[in-house]
Amino acid sequence: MQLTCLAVVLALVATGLTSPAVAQSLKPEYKLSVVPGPNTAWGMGAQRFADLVRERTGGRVNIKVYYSGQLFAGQQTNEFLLLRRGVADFTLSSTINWSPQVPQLNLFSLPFFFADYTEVDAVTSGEAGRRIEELLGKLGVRVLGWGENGYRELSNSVRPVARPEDLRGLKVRAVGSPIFIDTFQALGANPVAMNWSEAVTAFQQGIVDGQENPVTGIYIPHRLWEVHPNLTIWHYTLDPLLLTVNERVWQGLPEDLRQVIAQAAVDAMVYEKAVARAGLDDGAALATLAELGEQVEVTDPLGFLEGQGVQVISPTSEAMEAFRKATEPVRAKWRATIGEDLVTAAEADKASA
Ligand code: X2X
Repeated sequence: MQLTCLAVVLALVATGLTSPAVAQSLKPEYKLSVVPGPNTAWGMGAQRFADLVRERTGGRVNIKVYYSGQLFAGQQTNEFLLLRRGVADFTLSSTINWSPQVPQLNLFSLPFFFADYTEVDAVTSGEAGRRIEELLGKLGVRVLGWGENGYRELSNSVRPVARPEDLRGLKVRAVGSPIFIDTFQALGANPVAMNWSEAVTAFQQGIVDGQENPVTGIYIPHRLWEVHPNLTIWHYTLDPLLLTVNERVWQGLPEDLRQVIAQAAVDAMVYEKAVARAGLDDGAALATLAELGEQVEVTDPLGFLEGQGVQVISPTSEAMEAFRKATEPVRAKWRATIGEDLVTAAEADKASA
């Protein structure tokens, strides 16, 4: 009897019928999680990915985007755990929201670490980015592409912030991730940890004075100029987005579809990043959108905001030096948590940019 079974198994192996392809049945719906709403660069990038996948797989792979943290009841710092458990199949996620579980991702939240987009790209596509992908891979999460939320600029309802002294005592909402609390404390502000799901109401009700988020990524789509008419362009951190899939889900997809999905991820992130950077870089993002035959509503975000009565502040180089100096202890402390090797690799990537 046992021998017969063995023979059957061997025959199946020989014909390839026990290969993973047999176990691969497609789910009627794959869930993709994102933290903000559909009209952000982030939300648009997620939808683009879902659309490209549906189109290019002839409707065989159906990804539904769950906006506004619906899959994890707004608890954004739980997203990584829920992806690992399979509550979400895919995510488009900010490095910030995963950094409580993956301390290495705090690399991107080191204050004043990335001088410009060239440095950011050098790190995400360089050795440091590769190590992060490898690390997440070991945790059962596959990175399919890198997108961007953006440089996180400071906005508030109280006064223009041009130098560290101006931040003193301001209540600033931040993600509940310890490096942000450290940074705003070092700058003399009063940080308040809060989920994004509650933040916009908290701004409207004046529960906090300020917040930090990207201009095109979040500030404009969520009309934050209406509550925070002072905007400081200080580029203090930048959060990339990771387009990811649970490795078990990935292995459950047939090889030909995986290739199509991987390419759709790369293409969707080119689009997403261009939307996030439109009008904020040297013109490359708008050129990319034109090539794709796409447009964004606001092509000059800072000019648009000034037209809305926003006071857009670019700190002087002396003030920037003062911000950098005030946050030196934060960088020193967090280098160790992130890992000296990874920070050094990122510095080498930046230097090669
Ligand atoms: O909560 C935020 O500030 C947001 C939307 O930018 C993130 O999810 C990191």
